[in-house]
Amino acid sequence: SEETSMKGALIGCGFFAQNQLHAWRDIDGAEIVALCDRDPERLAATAETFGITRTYTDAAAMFAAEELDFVDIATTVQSHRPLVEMAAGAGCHVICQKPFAETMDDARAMVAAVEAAGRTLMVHENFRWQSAVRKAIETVRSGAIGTPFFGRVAFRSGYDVYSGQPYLAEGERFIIEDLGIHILDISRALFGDVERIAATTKRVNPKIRGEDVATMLLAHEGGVTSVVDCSYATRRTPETFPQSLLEIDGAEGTLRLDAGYSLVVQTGGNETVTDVSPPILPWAERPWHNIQESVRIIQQHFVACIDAGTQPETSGADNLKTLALVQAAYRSAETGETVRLSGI
Ligand code: NAD
Ligand code: 89V
Repeated sequence: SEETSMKGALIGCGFFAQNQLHAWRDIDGAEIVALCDRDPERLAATAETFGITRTYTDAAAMFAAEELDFVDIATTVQSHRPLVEMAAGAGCHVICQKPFAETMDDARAMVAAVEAAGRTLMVHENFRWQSAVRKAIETVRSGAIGTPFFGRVAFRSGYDVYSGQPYLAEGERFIIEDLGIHILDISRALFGDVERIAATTKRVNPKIRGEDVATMLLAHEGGVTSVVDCSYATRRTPETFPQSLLEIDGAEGTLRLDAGYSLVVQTGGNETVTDVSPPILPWAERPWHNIQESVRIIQQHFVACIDAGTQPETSGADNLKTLALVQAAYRSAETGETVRLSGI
């Protein structure tokens, strides 16, 4: 009901936040009552689209004026630490977009700040929540293919991400920090924490500054080896953006998540093929519907965790391990060495 619904604010009314605001409208137990963006035009346009009347161009002014249970931070990475610390100071539960931080120091400081406030911190690390990927994770966790020993998590595309998100072409770092972070997180969700990683990177597209290809080899603590490969320079059909494809070998069988959201499980001479296509929500648009659906799922997970008093699976503390993989991958690509996660 209205009385028990958590009241939240969203900061950063840009490209991706529109999905988050659509999803909040579908979610029971929480509502967005205020918006903040330092760009007054984006703020006004978003306020109009979603009928939210309390608007601020300054986050500190918003925290001073509003009584909020939670804040949803949808800005780019540079502003995350000051905004998360401000939110913790105001006693709010926090969701923060990925990449959570550019350095481990910033990430650890944010986790500590929200912990000290006794509140919940979730990183909007949504790829492991995509329903097709989730189905694969649940199948592996159920033991259907026995103990896994090999995995490949692949994301290869030629989709023009730069027109919607121009900053992706401008940073010194690109694909591991922006997209590889999701794919590394899926590998962690499937195979557990990582002992060491080796990586190569390359820039193929001459019009961007950072790397648009990365190939990573992970040795997981539990004994699985995984290959995590990402590219925004792959011209092929079918164009699979934004699908993550999986190939997993277990002691008793194999699992694949193939292009077109086809989940294939082979065990004991039998094969099952399941169509795990995500629903297209009323406000969603192909090919983004896969990601858009996961936004609703992860935001609902946040509300459910606060209700239940449990930690989100993709908590800030959990995300430190995914961020450490990002840092370690860049270090490996730079030095040519295998990097141990214990040193990050
Ligand atoms: P964007 O640049 O379109 O939007 C960011 C907005 O934040 C801008 O309107 C900007 O004015 C505002 N802003 C920045 N600093 C602010 C501050 N201190 N106070 C108030 N407003 C501020 O960026 P985007 O493409 O929407 O991406 C935002 C974040 O979402 C990025 O970190 C990106 O990596 C992430 N993202 C996640 C997914 C996903 O699937 N999880 C997909 C796309 C983008
Ligand atoms: O999902 C993301 O984080 C996006 C994109 C799919 C373009 O990499 O930035």
